Amino acid sequence: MVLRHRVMLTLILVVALVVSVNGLAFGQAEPEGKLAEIIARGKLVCGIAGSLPGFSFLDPDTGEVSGFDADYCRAVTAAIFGEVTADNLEFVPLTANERFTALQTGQVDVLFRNTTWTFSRDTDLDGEFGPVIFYDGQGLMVPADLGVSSINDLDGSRICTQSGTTTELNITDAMSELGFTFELVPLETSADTMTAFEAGSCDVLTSDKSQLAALRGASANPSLYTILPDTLSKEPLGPMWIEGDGQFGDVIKWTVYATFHAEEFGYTQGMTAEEIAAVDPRFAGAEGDLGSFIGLSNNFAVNVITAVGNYGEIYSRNLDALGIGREGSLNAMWTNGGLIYAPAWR
Ligand SMILES: N[C@@H](CCC(=O)N[C@@H](CS)C(=O)NCC(=O)O)C(=O)O
Repeated sequence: MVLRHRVMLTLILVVALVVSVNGLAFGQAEPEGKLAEIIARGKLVCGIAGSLPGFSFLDPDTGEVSGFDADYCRAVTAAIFGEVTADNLEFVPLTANERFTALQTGQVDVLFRNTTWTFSRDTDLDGEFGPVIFYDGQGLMVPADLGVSSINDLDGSRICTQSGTTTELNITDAMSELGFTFELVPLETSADTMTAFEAGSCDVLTSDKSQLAALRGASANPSLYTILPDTLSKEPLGPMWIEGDGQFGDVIKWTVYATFHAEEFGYTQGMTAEEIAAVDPRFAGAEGDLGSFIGLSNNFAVNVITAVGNYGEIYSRNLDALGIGREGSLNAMWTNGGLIYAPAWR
């Protein structure tokens, strides 16, 4: 009797070992939690700023949404549904103050809203952050004729900033550390800050440098404004979702990594699935079951690249026109001295 049990147990162990070595079943997962909810609903609901050319901009005339963050919403949609259609992605524009409540109440599934990864957002707000998609830093914009060259010249200045942002907190710290007096002018939207700045209600506009470049670029006469060389903070911008849903988190992380991996190995939006599979069958899902480990199809990564292209393509499409150069910055590929780096696709 005991012997028969032993034989049975050994048999079960051998079968389990063979199955796991071949990767046949153990890692495969059905969609659950947020991912299952999104699939049942038939669309991803993505929180964006909607007002920042280059990052996420809702065109009031056409209703089209463009930008770097918007393309990452499209990337996650393509990972989940295979493609982006007119119906399977809803953009929800949110102000800085609104964004975290919208996430916590389930109004949006994920934020791609130029949101900085910080300790308190990651912990106290129940957030979870994914791979950084843009390494930013806070800057200062002044009228070119103000005759200042750095933050050291800004004692006694009036500073426009946006409420509910890391920007507001950092400028207060930076000016206090210098022992400077200053008047903070907090406003609700970045359009409000630019309007107030252009009207002369403040001497300085402070924001993430990428956003200063976007606002300056969109103004009637960009040469009227100068972005000072100071960088006051680290602003790692990335996707944010609600903590505790490991599968949905993995979907977001590996969607972003797909865009990094594709750039590193030279796969572009114009390539066919067969062309990518010929050189990288695991990435293309022609070999192995990686997609199924996170509730997706095995070719999800190729669907992402077909929908939006690789990281470099997404960057160029949206940010080159703003003059936010990648070369020599933290946003360069790691093989080129930057921090854009994906773990191995295996
Ligand atoms: N990265 C910072 C700033 C994010 C932020 O909200 N930036 C402003 C620009 S200063 C913005 O997106 N404004 C768009 C809007 O509210 O319309 C954060 O996460 O707090």
